[in-house]
Amino acid sequence: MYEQASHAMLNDILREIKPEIGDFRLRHFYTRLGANFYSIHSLFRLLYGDRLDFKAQMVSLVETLALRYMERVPDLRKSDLARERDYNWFLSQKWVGMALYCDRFAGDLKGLRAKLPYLQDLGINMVHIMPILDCPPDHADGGYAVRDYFKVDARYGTTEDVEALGMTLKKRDMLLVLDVVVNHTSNEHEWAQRAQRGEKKYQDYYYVFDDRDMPDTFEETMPEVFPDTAPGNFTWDEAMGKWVMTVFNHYQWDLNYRNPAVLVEMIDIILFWANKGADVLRLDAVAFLWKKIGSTCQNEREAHLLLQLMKDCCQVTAPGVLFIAEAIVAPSEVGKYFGEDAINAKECEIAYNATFMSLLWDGVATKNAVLLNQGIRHLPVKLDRATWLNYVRCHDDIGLGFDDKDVRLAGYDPVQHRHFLLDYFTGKFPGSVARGLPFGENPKTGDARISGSLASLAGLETALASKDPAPIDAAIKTIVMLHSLILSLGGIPLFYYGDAIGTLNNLEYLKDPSKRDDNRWVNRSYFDWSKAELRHQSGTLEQRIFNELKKMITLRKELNAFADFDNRQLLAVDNPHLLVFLRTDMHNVRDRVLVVSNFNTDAQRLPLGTLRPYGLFQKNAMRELCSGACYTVENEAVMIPALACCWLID
Ligand code: OTU
Repeated sequence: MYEQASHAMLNDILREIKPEIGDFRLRHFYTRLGANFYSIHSLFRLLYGDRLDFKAQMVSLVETLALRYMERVPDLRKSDLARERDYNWFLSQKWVGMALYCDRFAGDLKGLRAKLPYLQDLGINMVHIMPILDCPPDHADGGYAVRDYFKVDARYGTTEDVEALGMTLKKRDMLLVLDVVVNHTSNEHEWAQRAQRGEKKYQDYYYVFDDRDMPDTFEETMPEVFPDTAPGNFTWDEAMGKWVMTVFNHYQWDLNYRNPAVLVEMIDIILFWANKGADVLRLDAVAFLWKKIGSTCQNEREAHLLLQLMKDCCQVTAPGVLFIAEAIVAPSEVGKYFGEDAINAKECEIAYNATFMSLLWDGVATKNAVLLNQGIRHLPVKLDRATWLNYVRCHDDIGLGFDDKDVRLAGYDPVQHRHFLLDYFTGKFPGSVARGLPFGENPKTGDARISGSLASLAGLETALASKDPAPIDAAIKTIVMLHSLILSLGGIPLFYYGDAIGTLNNLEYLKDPSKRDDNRWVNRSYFDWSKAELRHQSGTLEQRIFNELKKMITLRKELNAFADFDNRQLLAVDNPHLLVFLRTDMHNVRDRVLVVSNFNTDAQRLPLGTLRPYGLFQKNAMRELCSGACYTVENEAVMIPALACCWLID
């Protein structure tokens, strides 16, 4: 958009920036800057307009964008242009992701190159490497306490290894996803250390206070993220003689985005990794970016403005790069991370679908799909060119973050129901086969979350101990069903390393003093390559899980109806155990897939009454794609086997 004030400002900046920037071949840069400058300028003014250094900070921002553009290699610029033309590229059903720790999966970054055939065997073509940047070894929070944003942890490799991996992936038509930890740094980051040494400039990078006055006021309304291991949101720093805001662990200092210099630094970091070949950047803990007295300090409007700025800036320098919002927040809030009041996504193109993840686990515990149906109905509406990241498990705990209203509509009392889920997944509920651990218990609020590997939560650990084939079978079916739903719901499915071979809880972490208080590590084990080999051996559980998942991934990629174009209809059926939805190919509406899954351990009747008006089962039979089986109508219903997920076509 052209607007006089912004354009005059842009002209001023172009006059002032370093001369070498003017000389470079920057045609695309300037057209993109022109297109986004009105927005960048307006947002920057809204956040920082009353500061004396406003203009200087704007110049520094534009210089950062230009310098990173000049550095962007021709291959990546080419891919930017290609993605500009094919702008819906990431909504295609062809993408299937996996998150993994490069050290735990493959030793290091070079090792990961050698393990790509395993990923390709399964059908994975988007690799999220969990954080690899330099962190203090004993205070790393799994890579989320960064000491140096420009340096890869020497144990994993070098920046060159990342670039080389990026190129290898590109050749194989695979995408690279990297983390940018935008909300906080390690207390050993240079900025924190200089703040500790009393440099005012760097104290202004954080929320630093002389006494408890402000911290106490903040605490009145701020929840705690790790109430048991890191209570409170502030830490006394002896060296500085001041309090510093630490929402997560005491060694993770929250960055202060009220200071524009922090934003410019972070945009520089984002573009640095975009230039190293990342196709997608996962922005960690984005809900927390802006702190305000009297609020929960989550989901603040300014956090969204910051993300819009980050996106606008990234579009100028590296428009082909996408953002994932890691915002594990209430269903009513999460949709806003695609960007509010917009048509196209203008913050993050992709967001973790944490609501769907926890709803899936509700289905597993209750053995019905009542809350799941309710919750899906209320999933926030997405913008155009936005998509979900659908997952069953990740490296973190599972929060029971569904909407209380939905829980009530499903017929449960929210407090009691959450208690039940916690008891179920920690194996306390009579008859429960789950083997999870309680995480982040907060006696003040009664809240708790759940740790545990997918297979152990789904009952495989208990079943294997019993040596009884029936529960083993049920656990395998549960694992497969959950994956079939993330593959078919709409969005990018994100697998978690280890899950395709039924990896159980691992208690190794208890031996490591830096990890033993954080039971999320139960689900971050070293990938067992000899177990993975068993996928080739007929009849093993590894083979049974891996093969099913592989088959489903292959099928997904062939089904245009599984691309994400607002083409899912949830169908109401008269059986609480079933989740039923229809996916339609938007380019050929006769191509449809009816997805039916049965969360119950008994076969269930799918009554056809409500399905007939959609023209389903017209010929009284539909074919199931994964098994090839024919599902036929009897007495106006179809029988859906226990724990099955069917992809039915005419
Ligand atoms: C994210 O977590 C990461 O995924 C965690 O591994 C980190 O510990 C954390 O940030 C701090 O960097 O912030 O927006 O266990 O679900 O902390 C949500 C709780 C987050 C996580 C939550 C999450």
